[in-house]
Amino acid sequence: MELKDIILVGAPMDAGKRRQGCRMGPDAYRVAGLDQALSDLGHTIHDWGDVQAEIVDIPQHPHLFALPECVGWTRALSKVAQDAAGQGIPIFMGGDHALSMGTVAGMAAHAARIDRPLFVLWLDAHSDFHTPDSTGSGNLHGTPVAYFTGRPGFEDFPPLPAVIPTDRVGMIGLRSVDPAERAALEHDRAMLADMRSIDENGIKAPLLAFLDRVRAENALLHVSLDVDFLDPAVAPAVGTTVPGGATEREAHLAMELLHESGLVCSLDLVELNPFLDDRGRTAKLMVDLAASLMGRRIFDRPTRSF
Ligand code: NNH
Ligand code: MN
Ligand code: MN
Ligand code: MN
Repeated sequence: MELKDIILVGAPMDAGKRRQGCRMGPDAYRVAGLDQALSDLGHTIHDWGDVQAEIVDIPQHPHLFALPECVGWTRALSKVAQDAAGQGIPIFMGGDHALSMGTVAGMAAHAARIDRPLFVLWLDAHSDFHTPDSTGSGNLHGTPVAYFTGRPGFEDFPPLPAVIPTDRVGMIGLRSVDPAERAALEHDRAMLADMRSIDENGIKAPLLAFLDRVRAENALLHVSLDVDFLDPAVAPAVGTTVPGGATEREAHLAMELLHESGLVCSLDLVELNPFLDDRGRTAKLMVDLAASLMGRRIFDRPTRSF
């Protein structure tokens, strides 16, 4: 297996929605042993500690929750992502999903610099395709895909160094998509694999089809893993559970296929709310999934004792 430099970046962002707790995510991953799990595979791990948001001098918005804070996180994370991407494989330990505005912007800038396209795989119950004008909740964690695909309404956010066309986005695990997002997705073609299609056809076929496209374009692949992609029975530590999610086995299979593809350049682990966890089980599962993505083989999965 090709050994990598893996850069752990803590992104204790909690501004993307009202319910608090995701800021504890980076330390939960450290306590759950992410560093050790990856170094056991032979990789070299560099923990860069936690990023802080920039202070941004814009007023609060009447509808959007914590807009200035989200803009400040986007600026800070975009810079760190560009830095880290030049030195290894960054794993962004969230933090809520609004952090992906920054990480994807940064990875897109990196990809543009080395003249490669960037694809994004969104593993999530939700499509996060709202614009600031269409979001009913006002929670910006429901908007990152719209931001980095260049939909309108993000004027307060840093201009994207490189917009990602929607046809370079794949979404797997969908089962809660708001009407405005659905309408926009019908018109902008992303590769969508909802839970119904996974139940009928499995997770392997759509994922391999997407990876074939990434490979055909000699592109880089950023993976964004939202805890609520998983079924809440196995991953309770998330504020927005949607029943009927991916099983532990489907998620591991996806991670192993991603590893075998050799295409992944960066990973977000988002929406873990340790305040809602059950004896660390969600944090440990996310660590195990990250290990599978980085090359842990099936017979090496650890026995889990609590
Ligand atoms: N679509 C809803 C909203 O905009 C829910 C988004 N919540 C998420 N996304 N957890 O992954 O508020
Ligand atoms: Mn999400
Ligand atoms: Mn979600
Ligand atoms: Mn035994």
